[in-house]
Amino acid sequence: MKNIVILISGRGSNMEAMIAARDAGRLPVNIVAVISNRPDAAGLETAQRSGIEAHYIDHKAFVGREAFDAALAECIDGYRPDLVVLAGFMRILTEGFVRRYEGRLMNIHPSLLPAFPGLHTHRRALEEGVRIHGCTVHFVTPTLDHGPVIIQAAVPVLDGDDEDSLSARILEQEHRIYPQAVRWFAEDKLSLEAGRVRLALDAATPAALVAPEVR
Ligand code: NHR
Ligand code: GAR
Repeated sequence: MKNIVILISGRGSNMEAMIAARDAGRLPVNIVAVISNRPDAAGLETAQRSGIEAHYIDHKAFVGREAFDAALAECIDGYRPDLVVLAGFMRILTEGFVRRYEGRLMNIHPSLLPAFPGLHTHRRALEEGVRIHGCTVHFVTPTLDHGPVIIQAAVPVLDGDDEDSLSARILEQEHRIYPQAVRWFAEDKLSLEAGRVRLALDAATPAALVAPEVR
């Protein structure tokens, strides 16, 4: 089984979704560590309660991104992970860090990329008046929120939505598609080849992904 390290900054609900999927036998990975850049991240306690080693590396204790990323990489590499998963991780990573984990570093971003890269995606989607919004799992490249797309999910934007209602609708989809992406990686169905996503699925799967309620 592959080893994964999860990086968080806060609540850690995407991390929880992976722990739940693992416990339910739907995610064949060893979650070997959870690391936060914030000492007060609620997800650290959640991880510990599940018996997962949890660490924080406070970015405020470092001068510059290079020094923080070096400490982060040292902690990660101690676990020899096959895959590093950004799950609500809120620090931009240096090019050197990203290259070190090329093809084995994933992120979930709360928009349908390439729309709304960066922060405050739900507020911006509401301001723009888009009718469809969603989330994207992608391999991380040095250019922020521009890496090759692995899986996406779309939700409607409803009249009367605010940031809370919209983010809740999307979070439900995040918890579905992120474990799915990690599962494909764990099963060697997913890889990054020459900057493109290679996804080897059987014929029925793509339709089930677009309409997951049809099973
Ligand atoms: N690093 C690289 N090189 N490439 C990506 O695609 C990355 C990345 C690091 C994080 C997640 C990303 C997201 O899904 C991610 C993708 C943080 C910021 C940000 O502006 C932007 C995008 C993402 C994560 N962070 C501020 C910073 O100065 C801090 C903001 C805060 O602490 O609240 O690093 O959206
Ligand atoms: C999620 O919505 C995730 O997509 C988003 O933050 C939330 C984290 O929730 N990520 C980013 O905005 C990255 N910049 P979680 O901690 O409960 O998983």
